[in-house]
Amino acid sequence: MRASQTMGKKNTKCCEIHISGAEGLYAKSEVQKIVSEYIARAMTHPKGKADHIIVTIEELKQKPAMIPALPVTTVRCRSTSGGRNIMKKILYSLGISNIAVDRALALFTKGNLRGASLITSEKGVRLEPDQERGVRVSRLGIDKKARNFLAVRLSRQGINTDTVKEALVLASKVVSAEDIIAEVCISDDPGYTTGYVASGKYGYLRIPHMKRKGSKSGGRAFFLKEGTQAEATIKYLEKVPVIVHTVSFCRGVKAIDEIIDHTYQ
Ligand code: WAQ
Ligand code: MG
Repeated sequence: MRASQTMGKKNTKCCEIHISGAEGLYAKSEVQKIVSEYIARAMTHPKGKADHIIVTIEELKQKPAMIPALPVTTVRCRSTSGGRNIMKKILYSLGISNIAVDRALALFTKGNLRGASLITSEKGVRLEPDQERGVRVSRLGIDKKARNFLAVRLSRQGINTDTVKEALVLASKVVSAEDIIAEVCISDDPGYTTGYVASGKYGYLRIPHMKRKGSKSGGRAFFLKEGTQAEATIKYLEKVPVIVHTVSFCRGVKAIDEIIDHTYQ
């Protein structure tokens, strides 16, 4: 599903603002229910009123690949400047350069990408072919058993929400791409200030206070190994069906120095 809002006066050149998007893999019997949930989401979104909603439903022709969910940890953090610092430290400790990190943050400030930016981890070069749109991760889901397990584990931490579950499934697919080192995400919802950094090394690290409340800026960036071609990665993210079928542990809240190498603290 994708929902947008047209800006500008009638009969003038106007632009579209991305309001909301959602995607998933579901059993045929669940499709109607999910579609009405997606439409409700589009029509009541905190980012604004959608005046154009598109829903696409496709039958899978390919058997999905099975992947595990990343382990979930929340990093202890009390302020917006603290949140930004923690995010940077984690990314630096994964070998992402400050040029690459700054490129991602500048895009987040601008906002309005419907998808994610693909950025090389050293030189900070953007690789997505359509830079207005970004790359939209699709064909991803979680099977019923894993969904139930995850609900129990997240409930223990008080974070069993659709937002967290959907972000975790997405990040698990993203990080399972061979050439992606890490993902950073800040929601574009003005009321949602927790973001995350996901990586094979540290799992899914939730970071509270990544932005100030009320800010509509946000986005996603995937950091690729320097020197790799993006085509195969983009094809994997957009087209290859992937299902999360096992759930890893949820570690609760940890201080940053319990997570990353000493050098970067
Ligand atoms: N593929 C690529 N990029 C996407 C996708 C997708 N399927 N969905 C969203 N984005 C990009 C797009 O640029 C959005 O503007 C941006 O990410 C933020 O999307 O554990 O809600 O849906 O508590 O606002 C993080 C949860 C929630 C943290 C993230 O993102 C936690 C969230 P949103
Ligand atoms: Mg959003």
